[in-house]
Amino acid sequence: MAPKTKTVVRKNTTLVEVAWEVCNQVGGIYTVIRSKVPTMVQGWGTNYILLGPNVHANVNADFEPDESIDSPAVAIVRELRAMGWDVQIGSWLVSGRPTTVLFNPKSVMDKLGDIKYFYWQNHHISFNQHDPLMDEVLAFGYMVKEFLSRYARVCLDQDHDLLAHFHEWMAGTAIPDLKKEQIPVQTVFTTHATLLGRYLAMNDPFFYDHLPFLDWASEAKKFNVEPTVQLERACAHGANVFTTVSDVTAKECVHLLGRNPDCILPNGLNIERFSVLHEVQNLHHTYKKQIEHFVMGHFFQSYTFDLNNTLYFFTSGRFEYKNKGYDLTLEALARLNHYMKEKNINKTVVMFFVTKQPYSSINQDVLTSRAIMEEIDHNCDAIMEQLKERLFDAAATNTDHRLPALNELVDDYWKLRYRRTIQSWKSDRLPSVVTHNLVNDAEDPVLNFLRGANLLNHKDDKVKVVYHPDFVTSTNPLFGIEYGQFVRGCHMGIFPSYYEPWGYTPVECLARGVSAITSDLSGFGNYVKKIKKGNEAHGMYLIDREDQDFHSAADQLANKMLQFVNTNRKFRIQSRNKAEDLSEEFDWKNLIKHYDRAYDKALNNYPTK
Ligand code: G6P
Ligand code: 1S3
Repeated sequence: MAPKTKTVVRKNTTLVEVAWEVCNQVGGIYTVIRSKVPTMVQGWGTNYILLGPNVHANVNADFEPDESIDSPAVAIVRELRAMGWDVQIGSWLVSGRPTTVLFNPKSVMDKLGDIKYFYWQNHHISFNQHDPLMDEVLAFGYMVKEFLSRYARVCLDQDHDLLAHFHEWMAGTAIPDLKKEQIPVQTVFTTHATLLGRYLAMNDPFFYDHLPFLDWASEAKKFNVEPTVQLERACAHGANVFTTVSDVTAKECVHLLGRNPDCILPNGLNIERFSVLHEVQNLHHTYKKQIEHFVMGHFFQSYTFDLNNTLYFFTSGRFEYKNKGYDLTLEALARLNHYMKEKNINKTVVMFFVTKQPYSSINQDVLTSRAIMEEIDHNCDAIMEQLKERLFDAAATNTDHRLPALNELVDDYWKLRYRRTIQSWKSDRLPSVVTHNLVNDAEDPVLNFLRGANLLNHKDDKVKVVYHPDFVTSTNPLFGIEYGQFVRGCHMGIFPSYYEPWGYTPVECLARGVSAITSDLSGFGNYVKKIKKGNEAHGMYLIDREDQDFHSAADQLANKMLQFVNTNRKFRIQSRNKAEDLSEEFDWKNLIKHYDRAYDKALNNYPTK
């Protein structure tokens, strides 16, 4: 059950939160908004409204229109609709059921020329390049501004305060106009990364050293992202309160956006705890079995290893090879393989890379192995059923009370089918390191590293690799489980990011009782380091990348993994429980206070006070 939250209920204020990822999952901001909803609704009640774009093809599955909601927003939505705009009000079908208004940017595309012209005239930002996403973002921002202006008028009449919280530049295009037109609304802008920071980190191995000396304008020109960076800066400067998600990103804001954030808003989760302590252990056991099933199908046709002494590591996320630390992880895995061989450690590590890269199809051999495993499974069930039935009959008819020869109780048909299936399965080839046929196989950086390091699932390798260039979902034919279940079945998540404003993946591991490694360059890792709460007994491992070069960071990572490989089952059982305990620290019930502070700050600046 989710813990009860203590939040400030403000009766005379409406909070409107605006994000491109409301009812539209793209990345981490979706998790922030969605997981926070129950806490926000509990604190703000009907004075909490979400605004998002109606751009997702499947939006009707997540959103229920409802005009019986008791809010001034209903009348405003009707007014906008009367102008021919596609605007809907209703509930987002997530826990907390928040009042949500969705704007379809396409319905105002006829005004795009004017929107761009006035942006240039009023804010000196020229959106003259063809960019369909930016067009939608600008149209959405225009609709949001019109909605908020009308809402502000209602609030003024009712002596009510209005707060608008925008997440990321894609939702914030209304901010400069709201300011210029002096609409009575207090604005909060949160950046979840800076556009330039992300580009620079990908391209500059000394990004953090160079950061204080960079000239944002020439860098924006270099990467051909000038209007977006100008817009991001206009949002940051125009908002009454400017915030970001971590101290790490705050430094970027100072140098690249030119404003020091007023508040840091760390990201939380809605942590669900089980009422029985051992449930986390049972779930690990169940889903580990599913992963074992995959591993047997994938590897055991070529050679076998002891599953009882096998640990499952994984990393996951968008494919940002360097920023998400895939390069460091691969280097560390190669070293771990070497150390484990050298020390003759009687264990195997299977490392999964779960990410998204373009592919044409699932590798045929991988699919065939999977199908044969299912056939073997089916054979075993049939043999067991036959054996059980005949053994039971024998118990009733057998007079000498001895166990009959079990082999004779099974039909030849099943014996032969079982034998033939296993024979057709065995093969001399090495188990593939990648499960899909990649569109760009020859240039894929993960594959190229594995080939260069000869980390190709050889029999004597202690570290095996499964690169799965698609997200894990229950409909996925290789695992057949949800991503969250896959995480539970693993032993450790590896996330040593180089550029990561916050980084949800390690927190999600802890919440599922799974140990995680992250780096102090990630917002989350840096936060954990500062609050001194995380430690290895609680399954939280930190790599120091802030003051270390790539090679020493790789060595640290390899050593942390080795340390984990050497743990025994008792330790891992304990740390599963403790990791779950630690994750409570990141429940919104504890972190929402940062949002409350930002809102207090904004409201204290309210012009009418
Ligand atoms: C859970 C299960 C145990 C199992 C253990 C394996 O605690 O309840 O039955 O032995 O997981 O842990 P391991 O870390 O070795 O996968
Ligand atoms: C961003 O998403 P990303 O993976 O592009 O926002 C997330 C939510 O604040 C954050 O966790 C992540 O680090 C950022 O990078």
